[in-house]
Amino acid sequence: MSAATFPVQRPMRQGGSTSLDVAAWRRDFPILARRMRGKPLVYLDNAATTQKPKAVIDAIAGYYQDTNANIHRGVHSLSQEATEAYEGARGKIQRYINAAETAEIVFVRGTTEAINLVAQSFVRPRLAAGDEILVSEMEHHSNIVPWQLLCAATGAVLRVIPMSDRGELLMDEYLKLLGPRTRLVSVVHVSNALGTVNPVREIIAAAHAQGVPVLLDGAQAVAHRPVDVRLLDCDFYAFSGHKLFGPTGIGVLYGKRVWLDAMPPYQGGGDMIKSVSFEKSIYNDVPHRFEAGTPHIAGSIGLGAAIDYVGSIGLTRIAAHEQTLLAYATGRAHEVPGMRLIGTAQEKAGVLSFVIDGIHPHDLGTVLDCEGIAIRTGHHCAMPVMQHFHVPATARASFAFYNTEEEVDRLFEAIGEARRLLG
Ligand code: C6P
Repeated sequence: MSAATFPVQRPMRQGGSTSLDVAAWRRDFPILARRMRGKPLVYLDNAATTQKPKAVIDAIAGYYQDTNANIHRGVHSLSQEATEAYEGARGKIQRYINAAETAEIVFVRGTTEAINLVAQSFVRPRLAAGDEILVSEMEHHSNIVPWQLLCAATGAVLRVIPMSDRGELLMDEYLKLLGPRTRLVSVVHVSNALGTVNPVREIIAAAHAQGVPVLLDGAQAVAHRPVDVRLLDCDFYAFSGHKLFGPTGIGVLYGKRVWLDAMPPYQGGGDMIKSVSFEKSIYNDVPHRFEAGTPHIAGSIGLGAAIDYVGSIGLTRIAAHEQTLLAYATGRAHEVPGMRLIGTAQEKAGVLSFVIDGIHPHDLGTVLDCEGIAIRTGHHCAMPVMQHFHVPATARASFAFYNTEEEVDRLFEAIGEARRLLG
């Protein structure tokens, strides 16, 4: 890797008092006891999806076992219990991200659906030909394609904030791109492909100074650092439950009440209306206006349990442990000849994206799999990032609080093995 693009750090095993905590946290995740290919599983694909603690698994099973009923519909007690559990989860999410009220928390399928909802319901009615939507060069496809669809339908233009070769947004360029035609800024809080933590407060302040609302893609942030939507002052914040130790198929769109109230429904159906006749339907209040049909009740309850679980550990401790892992892994990466880190921003989350001379990431991933180590290889649904760095793909190890330095050691032993076999 290039010493010019990253400060040299000695790899130091940290160990110490937290290793006992990590051992205890690991016991909460049944899957971490699995063996893959005859070896203890090393799960380093947390940016793709996180594992689920028993508390979440039990909450989902418990709902189906004891409380299963449809919500907002029945006068019977079971339905009321299910409704309370579903709305209770909304309250947990509100407190987790410090939203002003539960009405600002919309349940969706995930980050992707949240962004599409904003695109169709908030931006589309405000967009004319020649208007601009601003995204960054490091976006996930789910924060690119919905805007391209919108631009194709309206004649609006997608503008892109460029980044440096370290994977940091060029803020001067951003300020130049913000203009009278900008209708929305939509940027990722933490990049899944690079690990970059973007200066979102600065981005938001600059946009607001020009009256432009901001959506943050928080898919890779909410499980790894405290997020306070009121402190950030973002207009929308999107995330997925499955990257926050919760179930798949459930996610959240946070929106400021003032915007949500002004937005038309995204989908039509049951539960999103107050009354329906063939002449006219009257829509429900927010957030229910955006939750047509029977929602993922078990999913929201599971997500609520995940938030309780994360709260029991504390995001500050989680962030500190993951930073330790990142620093250790980064230091070890410096020792591997021919290894180049993709994403060397000053402020990074626990994502180590890299390429190794002469070894295709997919081949590396296969060798690692034989050692029981799960990483992701490919473009990470961020093809423009690959284009920037002129690579077809990267290998990516992404950390969660239950990972250990011993697991990082196993990763680098297996990388050494891959270099011997394939290099
Ligand atoms: N990134 C990864 O391996 P969904 O699929 O809707 O839950 O999340 C989409 C998404 C949006 N934004 C960012 C920054 C993301 O990282 C993701 C999902 C996974 O990196 C799967 S491609």
